Amino acid sequence: KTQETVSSSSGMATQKIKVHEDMAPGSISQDESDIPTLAFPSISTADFQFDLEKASDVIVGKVEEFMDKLGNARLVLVDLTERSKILSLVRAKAAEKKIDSKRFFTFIGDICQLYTKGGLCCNVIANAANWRLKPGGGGVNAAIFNAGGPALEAATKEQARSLLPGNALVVRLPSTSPLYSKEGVTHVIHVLGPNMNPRRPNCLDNDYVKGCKVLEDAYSSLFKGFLSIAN
Ligand code: AR6
Repeated sequence: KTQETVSSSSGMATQKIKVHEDMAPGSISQDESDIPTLAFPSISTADFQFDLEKASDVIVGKVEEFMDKLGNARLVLVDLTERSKILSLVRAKAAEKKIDSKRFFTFIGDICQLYTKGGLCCNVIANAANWRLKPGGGGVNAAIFNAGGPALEAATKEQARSLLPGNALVVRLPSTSPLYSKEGVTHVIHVLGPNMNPRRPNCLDNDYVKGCKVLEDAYSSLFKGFLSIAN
């Protein structure tokens, strides 16, 4: 038995999702899970204090650039609340550019519980990481390492001990990770964005020429990393 529900907020981003009422918790609906989907947070715009207007331009520009490389894959920008300013800005700018809302949309929820709480199947999620690729530190990084458990930490460490701003690291999740078994996430992509917070390492001191370039590089690395595992 299936039911059509509208699971995200208004505007261009409204996405219909099939929710199977009789689905066992943790099982993935066949049709939805077939579509490679990357869920990503807005990199650098909370703890790293990057300007939201500029970040939204970068996000929409990069999404537009990757649109024709996506095939049947989807990109989903996620934030925690419906009051999210970055989601509103991106929705408005994506609608203006007439970006296909089946291939790119926004979604409200915890990126670690998109399937179990939101009914949205995302096989890949991105993390707004720190340069040491360390758990904790708040924000989405703390949430993802927490939900991924020791398996995510170990798999990350096996690949790299640090990350340069503008770069992304694709990590395959071991099946022992709860993010894999409960949420159906097969990969986490760690991304290090530009930092404008003087209390964090590598602060760019409001140099937005450099900052926008680094943020563009970060999204390019993220989307390329996703496409390398989606296709
Ligand atoms: N689900 C979805 N989105 C979230 C979640 C979540 N669970 N938690 C936060 N966001 P931030 P940054 C949104 O601060 O600015 C860390 O401590 C949030 O509302 O996590 O790149 C790292 O260790 C915002 O829109 O990342 C780094 O040191 C977005 O995710 C530093 O912060 C990014 O917010 C990185 O700072």
